[in-house]
Amino acid sequence: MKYKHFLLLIAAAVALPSVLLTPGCKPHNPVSAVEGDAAGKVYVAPGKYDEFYNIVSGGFSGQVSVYGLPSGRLFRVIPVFSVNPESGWGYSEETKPMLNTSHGFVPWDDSHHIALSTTNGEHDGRWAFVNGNNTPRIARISLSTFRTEEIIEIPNSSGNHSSPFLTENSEYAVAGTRFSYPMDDDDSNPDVGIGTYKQNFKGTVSFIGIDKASGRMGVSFQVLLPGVNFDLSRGGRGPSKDWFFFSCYNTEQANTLLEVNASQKDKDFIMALNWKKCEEYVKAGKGKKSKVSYAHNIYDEKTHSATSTIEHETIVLDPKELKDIVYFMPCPKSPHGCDVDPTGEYICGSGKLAAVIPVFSFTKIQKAIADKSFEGEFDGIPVLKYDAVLHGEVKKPGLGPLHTEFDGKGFAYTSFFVSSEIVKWNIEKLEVVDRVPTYYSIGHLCVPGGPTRKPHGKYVIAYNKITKDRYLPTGPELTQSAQLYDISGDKMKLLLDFPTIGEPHYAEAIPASLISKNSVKIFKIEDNHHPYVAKGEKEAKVFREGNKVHINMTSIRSHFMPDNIEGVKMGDEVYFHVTNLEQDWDVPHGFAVKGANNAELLIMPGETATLKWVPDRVGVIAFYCTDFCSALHQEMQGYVRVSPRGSNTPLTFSTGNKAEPTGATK
Ligand code: RUQ
Ligand code: CUA
Repeated sequence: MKYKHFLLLIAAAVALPSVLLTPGCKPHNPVSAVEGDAAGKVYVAPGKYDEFYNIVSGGFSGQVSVYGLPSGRLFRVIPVFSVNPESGWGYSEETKPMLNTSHGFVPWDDSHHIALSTTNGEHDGRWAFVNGNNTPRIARISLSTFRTEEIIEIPNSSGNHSSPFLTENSEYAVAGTRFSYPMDDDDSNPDVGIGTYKQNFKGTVSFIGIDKASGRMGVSFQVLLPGVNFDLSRGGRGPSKDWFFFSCYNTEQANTLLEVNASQKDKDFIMALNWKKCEEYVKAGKGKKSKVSYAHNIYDEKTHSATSTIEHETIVLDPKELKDIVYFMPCPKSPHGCDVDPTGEYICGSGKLAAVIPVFSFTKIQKAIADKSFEGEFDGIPVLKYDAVLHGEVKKPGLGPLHTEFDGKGFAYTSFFVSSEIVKWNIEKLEVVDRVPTYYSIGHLCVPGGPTRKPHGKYVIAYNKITKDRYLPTGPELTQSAQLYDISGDKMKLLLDFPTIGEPHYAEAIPASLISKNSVKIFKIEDNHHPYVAKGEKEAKVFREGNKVHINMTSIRSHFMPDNIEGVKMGDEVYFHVTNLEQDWDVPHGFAVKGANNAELLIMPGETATLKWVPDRVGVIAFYCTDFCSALHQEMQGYVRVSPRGSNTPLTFSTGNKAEPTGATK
């Protein structure tokens, strides 16, 4: 059981009747009822394709993985925030800058939420965004290369959980700080007592602008907020498209033992924020400049290389002065999920400790604001009256509601961690119409297109926090577990268990037809602008710059050019810049050197990648291709000779030279 959710369970047990001490997550018989036709519904015959891509966050793996639905087959793990020796991500010279931050090189993060880009609130198949929860970051992944193209650090933030949810036209991705912390004007986290939370701690939410054409991100503005925990969020759509909604807990402003101290109040808040107004205020110069320092890392497919730039300024808006941008709505009790339905009219709060699901009405929120139906203020922010903004409550839905998705047919599907189930309910009538058990203790759930204006429906997938007996045991650590349910009829039907890696939190699913047609197969060699590219074997060369030896090397089935290199000396830094000359789909070459304090390279057709190697001993060292590329893959190898410091071995290189390499000395 993962710690956070263990706490949830404990908190629930503290606050709710003691029957909860044995929650529904207790393993049942692993053989659960499936109907006879379940296998046929998930079987994708050899040579056929899945109907959906399921793009799944990796939790503490820091990566993103891609599955097919309905088969549940794993297609790809996309390295994002964590180094990945399999592809050299974070090890090659080209990718190291992607993991740079204001703290230096941070080779890991905790990725919780996926947001697929939308146009008019519908999936457009261009990018996937994912948050880094630990060292606050947002990454953008191209859905044509399935590679991470950009990572931006979030300044004035301490943990980026309510992120990277999008506005309807992907104008902005959002980033709310999970942990508040002492903050003053200039990028500071001053040295004050932790017990001064109420006086000194603040929160922020940031709006990360996304360029329509290129997808490039930038920190557009930030909003300074009271010190509470910002947990989850969703952009509005349709009528509510100018608004963003955030769940807030720890409105008690506790700084210790939050499981008890942040569970005192009956209601915390959902925050409604008018980002369009914020945008206007920024344009009108109403923001304050904040001196910060954050990394902005961009991977360019023309040079196949990343750059990292440290940026120094953001604009911060203060809602205590700009009165009409932020409102709080009371929401029972420690809300987690905060989800907007496809029409944009309804906002559901999921209080982890609440006995109801409150559904707020956007129309009523607007009226309450116009009528000034406030019950008071919280730290200078108006608090709307609960009854004035409430559409209604779903009564006795289950225990420990976390997240809600939608099918576009008027139904909502809410995950219940404690009672370990998915509950389907009618949004207008607030009536529960169906429930199914999950195995076990579901966190997020996903309906294809669930967070868009036009859900694709058909399935709901449960991403569970506890696996227990669902698969063959593998020692103390078990794979994570997901379940696929058919939602095409009135009743949800369990179809499939499938294992997942890391600890998935949120996921999205999108029709394969929106993505597969755009998939890149090769990089054109003539478009390769890497500074050390060799576009053909004739361009291969070795040259020295002081103690740096550059080897512009090519690889093609089944040899390297050059494959014999002499004249490297102890004290040198050697850079193998390997260009894969293949122009054929699915023919990567690998590259590895004995003893390198590094990983391998895996170089795609038409790409150049660089491995840095600092020899630690004299001798003849082998290198080879690691990816089984042809019948003579095992012949794809070479040698580099390392001579003592100060020796006069000349720098020479060759391939296919039967005699000793020119100028060789003994
Ligand atoms: S969370 S299990 Cu990190 Cu989105 Cu709710
Ligand atoms: Cu190239 Cu194996």
